[in-house]
Amino acid sequence: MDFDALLAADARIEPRDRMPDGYRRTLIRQIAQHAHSEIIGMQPEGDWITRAPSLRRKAILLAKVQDEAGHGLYLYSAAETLGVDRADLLDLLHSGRQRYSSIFNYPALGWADVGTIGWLVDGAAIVNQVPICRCSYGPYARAMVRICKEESFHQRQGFELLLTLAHGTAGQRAMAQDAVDRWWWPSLMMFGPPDEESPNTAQSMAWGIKRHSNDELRQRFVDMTVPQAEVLGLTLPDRDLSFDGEHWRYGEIDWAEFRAVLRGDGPCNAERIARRRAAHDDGAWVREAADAYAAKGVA
Ligand code: BYC
Repeated sequence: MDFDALLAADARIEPRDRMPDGYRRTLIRQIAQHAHSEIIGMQPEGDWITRAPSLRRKAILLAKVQDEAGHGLYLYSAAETLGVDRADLLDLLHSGRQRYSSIFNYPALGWADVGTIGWLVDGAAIVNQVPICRCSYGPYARAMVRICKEESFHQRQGFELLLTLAHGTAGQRAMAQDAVDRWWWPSLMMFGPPDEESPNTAQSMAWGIKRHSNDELRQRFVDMTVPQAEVLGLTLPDRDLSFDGEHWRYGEIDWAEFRAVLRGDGPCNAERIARRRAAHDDGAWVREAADAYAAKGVA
């Protein structure tokens, strides 16, 4: 079947199928950005591994951060099925020519941020990513199935951590509330610009890469999260939140802040990229050793 017939039948496009150049380019852009987000996303929580308050929390956090590295690897592999090389994609990330999610340019200032990232950031990621399990491109859709299972576990551990703090001492409760106050709005920005300012959505939906628009998914996330905040006993920092009988309506998002973060002017952009480049340079010997083994046919 040709490309349009496969799309019309809601079948999957596979690497050897003919596909329009624009479809290939869009997938490479989105999958690479997604992979970069996973590995840059290790940094805010990774900062807290050595300061986890118990062995149990440390083991959970280590496993979560390691899972994010794994997600990056599945996604770089999915991108490579489109004819690109992960080394080139990493060069594009390191030189600022490919993006990663805006959310990881915010700092994790306290232990409660670890729980809040799990609850809100992984929560938003799940809402965005579950529909990608039905993406028209097979390798991306399949990678997303396992990623979503793991993200779902991450979200629950974040919720459980916050629930513990919210029912702890007054200081712990205040710490939890402060973290939620700081992460709420940036989490809503993860879904991308409003639909009327999203240049890629219409074509990506026509190609079955995106199944819902940015605003639809953002609304789904708010509807899911408001009742969870009530269970936690924490408030969301939006005085305009109100239920209209069907949806939770939310206040105005500061899109100027979003655009600033995308331009590179967020609180941690420079730090995140510098650390990523340093980690890449520090790992050069591993790549050289792996190449040497592969060249000898040992690998
Ligand atoms: N941040 O036309 P639009 C995770 C860019 S990792 C930065 O709506 P599109 C996790 C967009 O790229 C979560 N840039 O774009 C990891 C475009 O610019 P370019 C990452 C953004 O692609 C560790 C321009 O704005 N998830 O889960 O149709 C720990 C116009 O936007 C953002 C994914 O990557 C943003 N927030 O839709 C915990 C999911 N939003 O490229 C958790 C896969 C927009 O034309 N990606 N831009 O220069 C997607 O679903 C879509 O790419 C987006 C954007 C919804 C993000």
